[in-house]
Amino acid sequence: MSDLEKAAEYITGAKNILFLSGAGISAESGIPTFRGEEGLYKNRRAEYLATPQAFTRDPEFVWGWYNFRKDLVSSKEPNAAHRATTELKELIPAMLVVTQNVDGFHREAGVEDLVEMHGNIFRARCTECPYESELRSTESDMPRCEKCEGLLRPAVVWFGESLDAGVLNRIFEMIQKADLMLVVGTSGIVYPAAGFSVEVRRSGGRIIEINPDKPHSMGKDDIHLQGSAAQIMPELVEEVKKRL
Ligand code: BV8
Ligand code: ZN
Repeated sequence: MSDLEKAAEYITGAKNILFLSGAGISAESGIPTFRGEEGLYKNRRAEYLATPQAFTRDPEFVWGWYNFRKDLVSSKEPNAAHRATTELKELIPAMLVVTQNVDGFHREAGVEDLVEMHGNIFRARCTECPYESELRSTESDMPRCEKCEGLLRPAVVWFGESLDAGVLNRIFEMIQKADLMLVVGTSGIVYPAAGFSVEVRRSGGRIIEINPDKPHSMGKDDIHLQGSAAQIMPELVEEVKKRL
């Protein structure tokens, strides 16, 4: 039995599945990943830009980066891996889809009950009052709150910022009962997301990892499907369909 077939068996035999995606699932849509060589903005790395310190120091420069990314994401679209994820969610409603990405592509590809653990690049919130709303325009590099004129910031989680407690509770509830975790297109560097697979293994779950990297730190029952998510995810869903 191939690893792909074995992975499909894991999926159809699982009761509770946690799905986690990272920047790699949007790579084939033309969105640079964070740690790939193309993940730079005016020679700055994300770790420098996606921080409250960078925003305090130079809000206009950070808004410039987010507007650049918003325009890029608006010009691209979800790829076959996002669509396969939606199909898998329809086949297995118990699967919880969590993404580290802020591009909204899983929602655009049809996943309604999506957990965007790092927020969404097309939403902004006020630095002075509780106002938050969608902000698709990239007109201004210093957008203001329509309620109090305060400076808006992207409604995303920056490095050094805590995640929303409700979001974390929802994810940890699933981690406790997950017998399987699908990890697609993430380098497993950023916490707390990077720790989820360790927790799933600890509570007896198995991991299926999909990315082009070499397998690393796999458990004996884990499966690493090496390659592009846009190619592997649709094949995996076809194998699952044969077994349902
Ligand atoms: C927090 C939103 C509590 C913004 C992002 C230990 C415990 C707790 C915290 C820490 C810790 N150690 C360090 C920390 C601090 C920090 C952290 O993890 N730092 C890292 C750099 C070590 N974590 C935090 O600050 C988090 N907060 O823990 O709160 C706290 C509070 C205060 C002090 C301490 C703790 C908040 C982190 C959230 C940061 N925000 N995004 C924005 O997007 O603008 S993270 C950012 O990185 C994106 O969301 C991105 O998705 C994410 C993770 O990166 P990846 O998705 O993995 O992308 P990457 O480029 O790395 O990898 C791409 C992968 O895809 C590769 O494997 C590649 O091979 C693969 N790939 C490429 N092509 C394909 C592919 N795969 C499939 N198909 C392809 N075609
Ligand atoms: Zn305000």
